[in-house]
Amino acid sequence: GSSGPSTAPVSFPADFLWGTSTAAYQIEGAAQEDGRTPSIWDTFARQPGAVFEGHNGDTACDHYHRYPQDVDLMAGLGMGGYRFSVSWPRVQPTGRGPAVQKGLDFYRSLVDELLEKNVTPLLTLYHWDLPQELEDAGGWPERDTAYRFAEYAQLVADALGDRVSMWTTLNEPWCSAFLGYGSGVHAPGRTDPAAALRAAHHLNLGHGLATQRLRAALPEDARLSVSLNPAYVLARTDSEADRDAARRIDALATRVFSGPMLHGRYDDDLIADTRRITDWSHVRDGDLADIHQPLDGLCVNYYTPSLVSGVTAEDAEVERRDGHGASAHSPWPGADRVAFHQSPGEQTAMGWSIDPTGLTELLLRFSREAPGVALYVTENGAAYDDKPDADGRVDDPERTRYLHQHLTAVHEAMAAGADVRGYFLWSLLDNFEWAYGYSKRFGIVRVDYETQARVPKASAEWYAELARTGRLPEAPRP
Ligand code: GBH
Repeated sequence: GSSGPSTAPVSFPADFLWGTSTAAYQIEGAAQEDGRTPSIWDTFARQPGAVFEGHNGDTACDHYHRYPQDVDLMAGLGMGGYRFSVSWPRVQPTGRGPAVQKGLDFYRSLVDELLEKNVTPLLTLYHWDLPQELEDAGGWPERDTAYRFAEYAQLVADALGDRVSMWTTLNEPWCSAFLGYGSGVHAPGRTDPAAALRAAHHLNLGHGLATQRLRAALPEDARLSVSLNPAYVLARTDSEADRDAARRIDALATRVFSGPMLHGRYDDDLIADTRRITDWSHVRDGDLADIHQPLDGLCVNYYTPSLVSGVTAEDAEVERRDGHGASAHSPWPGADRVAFHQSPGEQTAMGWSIDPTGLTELLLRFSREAPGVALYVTENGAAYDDKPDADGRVDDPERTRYLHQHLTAVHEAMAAGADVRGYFLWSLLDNFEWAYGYSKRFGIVRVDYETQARVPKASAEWYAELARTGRLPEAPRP
C-alpha cells in the first residue's frame, strides 16, 4: 500500500562513500602525551566560563588509546570511509620546525588500521586546534600563520602521503575566523572584528599555500579538498531590507571563503560592507592567485538554516531600550543591522531548527559554482538527549528521522545533477562539543564518559543498513 508520498526506494550509486566524521580535539584525549603541547582549545577550555561546566578535551573519548576498537566499530557498521583530523600540536608542537615522530606514528597506525578494514581515510589537516605558540605569536590574524600551516601540511603529506589519498585542508574556516576572533565563543576567544576578517584571509591563504604544497608532495591521484560550512540563508520577508540582510550574511558566511578559493576574488559587496572595519590592506598582490587553486573535491557541512531580517532604525531603538543585542559580540563583522530568527518547525537539542532543503540547495549551488568538482557532505547530523534504557540500548528515533530527511535531500540534489560522491555523518561518537563540552551528544555511538564504553545507538544500525544496501531504509514514525 502507498500511504506515504512516495514508495519508490531512494537508492544511491554503488560506489557512494558512506562514512562518519570526527575531529582530533573532540575525541582523542591524551592531551599531554608523546610530546603534544597545548592547542588554543586546551588553553581556552581552561578559561572560566568558556566551556560548559569547565569541560575540556584532556581525556575526551580516549580515542588516542582506543583507536583500534573504534576502527573495529566502524568496520562492524560497514562504513566505507572515515573523516578524521590531525592534531597540529601533536605532530608539530610549536607550530614550527621538525615533526614529532610519535605524533605521526599515531596517525600512521590509525590509517593502517583503517586501510586493513577497507575504510577509506579522509584526512583533515586543521579542525581548529592551532598550536598555542602560534596564537601567542598572533594566531590567524597574523599572515605568518598561513605560511606555518603550509609547512605543517608538507610534514603531514611527507609522512602519510603514501597511504592517504583524500585530503582536506581546513574544516569550517568560518568558525575559526568569526567564532574564534569575532564572537569569541570558540578558541582563542578574541572579540575583534578586524582581526576576524584578517583571520579569514589568512585561513584562505593558508588553504591555498597548503594546497600547492600537497599537490607537489602527493602522488598524482591524491584528491584535495576543503570543508566549508556555507550558510543556507533565508530572508524573513521579500522586503528590500530583509533581502539585503540575507545578501550580507551570504557574503560573510560563505562567499568570503568560496570567492577566493573557487573564483580567485573577494566580492565587491563584501569589501564594501566591511570597509568601516578594515581597509583590506592585508590582502597582498598575488594572494588571490595563491588561494585560487584547482580542487578535486568540495566538502559541505550542513546542519541548520539561517533566517534573517534587516533591522530597521525603529527595531534598533526598541533593542537599545530593552537592552537586547547591545552587549554580545557578533560573529558577523559589518552586519550589525541584521537580526537572526528561530526558523519554524522542529529543533534538535542544540536549538537548531531542521530544514533539509538547505542541504539540497547548497549542494546545487556548489555544483553550479564549481563544475567538475566532486561534492562531499562531510558533516551532517543532530544532537539529541538520548539515554540508555534498562537494557542499555539507546533508542534515538529523532536522529534517524533527521538523517533520513537530510539523505533524502542529498538524493534530491543528485537527481537534479549534483555530483555528490559521499556522506560523512557527524558523528561516529558522542564527543567534546566545543563550548558545550560533553553536554551535547551527536554520536550514532554512545560514549559512557565514566567507563569509555561504546554502545551503537539505533541510528547506527539504521545507518549501517543504508551503507550495506545503498538504499534509504524507512525511518521510525514520530
Ligand atoms: C561543526 O560546526 C563542527 O565542524 C564540528 O566540530 C561540530 O562538533 C559540529 O559542527 C556540531 O556542532 O549561531 O551564529 O554560530 C558547526 C558549527 C553551528 C556554526 C551552527 C554555525 C550557526 C550560526 N556551526 N552555527 S551561529
